[in-house]
Amino acid sequence: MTVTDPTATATTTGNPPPDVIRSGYAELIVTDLAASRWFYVDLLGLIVTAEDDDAIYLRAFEEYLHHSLVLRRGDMPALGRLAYRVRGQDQVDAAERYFRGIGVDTRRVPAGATRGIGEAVRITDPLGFPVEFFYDAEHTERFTQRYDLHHGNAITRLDHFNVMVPDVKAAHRYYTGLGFGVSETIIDDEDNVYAAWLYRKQTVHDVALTGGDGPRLHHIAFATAERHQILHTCDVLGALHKEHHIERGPGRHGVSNAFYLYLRDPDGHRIEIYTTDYYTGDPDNPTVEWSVDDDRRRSFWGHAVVPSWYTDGSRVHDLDGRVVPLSAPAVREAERTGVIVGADGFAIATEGDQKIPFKLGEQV
Ligand code: XXG
Ligand code: FE2
Repeated sequence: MTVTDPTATATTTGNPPPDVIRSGYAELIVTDLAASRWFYVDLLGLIVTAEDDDAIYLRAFEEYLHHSLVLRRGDMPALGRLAYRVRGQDQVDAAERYFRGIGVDTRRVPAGATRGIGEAVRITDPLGFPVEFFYDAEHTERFTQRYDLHHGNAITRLDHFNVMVPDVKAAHRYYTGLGFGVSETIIDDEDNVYAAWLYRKQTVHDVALTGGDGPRLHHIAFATAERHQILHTCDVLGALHKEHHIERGPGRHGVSNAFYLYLRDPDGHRIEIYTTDYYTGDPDNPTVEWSVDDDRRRSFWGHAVVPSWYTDGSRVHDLDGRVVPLSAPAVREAERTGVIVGADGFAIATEGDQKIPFKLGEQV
């Protein structure tokens, strides 16, 4: 997919980007609401704000907006939408002007198009992802001190999205054009960018870009206050003999310095539980550049990353609920050679049902 350069275009059209505050909510399409309810409510302890036959609206303990995650019933697992909150309702209009100015189709949706959310603007962004910009939202009770309701793993808030894109540099240009700061990158000596972390709120990221076949959702991350809460989730999964939901970790990231755990939900959507990254709010916050050859970049303790973390991601819907095709060049390449270039310069060799990642230039 060709990505326009919104930075240049925004300057020429004179429409500034909307003032995005943070990653706001995500909608996941799930195939079995009861199974998902077990995972997100019983296991992870998210709070149900509302539910009906088609969807469950969830929030975490510090959140006072209606939801930060919607689970919607559908035939195939997919990402329904990523939503960013902007600073006011006037910034929803600003989003409409900005995206129209750079040649992206916009769709205005009325209040209530998503339960609990006001009038908003939706786009399929230049990277192929369904994205909404909203401000108005129903308020609910903040449960920060409802310790009587906290599970041992109390999740405090949504932290970030991570998306898989075939061209990280182009995606980096798109998001910096939208006013995001860059906290960290993974690069090599030849100016290749394998991954990048970008923020609007004062943390390491609201969105991360992972190299790979796209558009696909890599994961949605939720924050806990303390790392023992992450360890508790692992213990609970072990006790229930549901340890297969653990994909990677627990461990400490090099990038972001956060403590982490990656889980796979009943549909295979990847969820990260993440805690204690660092403050990035000063205007001259330096960008940390990790070499792709530094074994501490993704796991500070040097553990190998499991192959599925590089290869798997959730397909995404367009604004009409159709699955977006994967980017043509990567698909063609995969069909031709059986090899897909992925995150960190890895290639994926397919052997029967097995996907084996290997570093480019090395033997499988
Ligand atoms: O949130 C993150 C991640 O994007 O999930 C991945 C912070 C760091 C990393 S990495 O695995 O690159 O350390
Ligand atoms: Fe993450």
